[in-house]
Amino acid sequence: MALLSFERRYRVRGGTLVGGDLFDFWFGPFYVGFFGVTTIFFAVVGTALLLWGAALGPTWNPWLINIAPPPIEYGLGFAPLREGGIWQLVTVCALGAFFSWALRQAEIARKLGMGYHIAFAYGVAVFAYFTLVVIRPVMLGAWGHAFPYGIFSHLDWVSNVGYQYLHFHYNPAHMIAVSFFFTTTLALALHGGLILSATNPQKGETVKGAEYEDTFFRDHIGYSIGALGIHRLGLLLALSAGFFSAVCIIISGPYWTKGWPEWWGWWLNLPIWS
Ligand code: UQ1
Repeated sequence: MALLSFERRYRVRGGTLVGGDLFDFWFGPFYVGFFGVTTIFFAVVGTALLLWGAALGPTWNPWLINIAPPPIEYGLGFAPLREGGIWQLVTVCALGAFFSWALRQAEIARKLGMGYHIAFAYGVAVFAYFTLVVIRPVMLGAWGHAFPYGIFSHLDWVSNVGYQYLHFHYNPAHMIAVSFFFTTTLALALHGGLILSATNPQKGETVKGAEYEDTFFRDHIGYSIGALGIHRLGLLLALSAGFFSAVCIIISGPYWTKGWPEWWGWWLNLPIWS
C-alpha cells in the first residue's frame, strides 16, 4: 500500500480528549497528543529514578538491582528516598505512564472512530499491576506489602508471598486465572494454526477462505465459532486471566490469612461425607 495516500486519509485533526490542537500532530510514524507527551515524561522520570536507586545500591548486575518498597513500619506514609521513597516515586511514574498510554490509545481510537477495546484490554493489565502495588497494600495498611522492582527480587517476593499461604495453587481464584491463561494459549494456537493453514499455502496450492476455516471445525468438532467469534472469545479469555489474577492476590491477605489448602475445608465439611 502506498503509505502516504493511506495516511492522508487517516491522519486527520480533531477528536482529542485534552489539549485541543496543541499536540495534535505526528512525529514520524507516531501520533503525539497530550498523552504521548505525558507518557514520555513519566517514563523518562521513572527510568531516571530507577537508575538513581540502582546507583545508591550495592550492584549494577541487572539481575540483582533491587528498588524495594518502604519497610512495613512506614505504613501508608511517605518514606525517605533511600528507604522506599524512590520505589514510591517510581510507582507514581509507572501509573502515570500506564494511564497516559491507555488514554493515548483511547484518543487514537476516538480520532479514527473505532471502539475502545484496545484501551480497555490494556487497562485490565494495568488494573492487575494497580491491585499489586496500590489496592492490596492499602487494604493491608502498608506500602511494604507491594512487590519490589528488580528481576530476582520480584521473583523472591512472589515465592515468599506464595509460601505465606502455604500452597498458593490451592487459591481458587489462582486456579481460575491459570485455567484462563492456558485456555488463552490454546485458543491463540488454534487460531494461529487455522489462519496459517488456510492463508499461507504450499507452493501451487490456493489460499483458502472463511468457508474452509468454518468447515474444518464443523467437520472436526461439529461447531465453528466464526471469524468474529474467535476474536471475541480470545479477548474474553485473556481479560479473564488478568482479572482473576488480580482477584487471587486481592483475596490473599485482606480476605484470607490462613493457608489456601485450608480454604477447602468447606468442601471436606459438607454433611454429605458422613
Ligand atoms: C473457529 O471456529 C473459527 O471460526 C472459523 C476460527 O476463526 C478463524 C478459529 O480461529 C478457531 C480456533 C475456531 C475454533 C474454536 C472454537 C471455540 C470452536
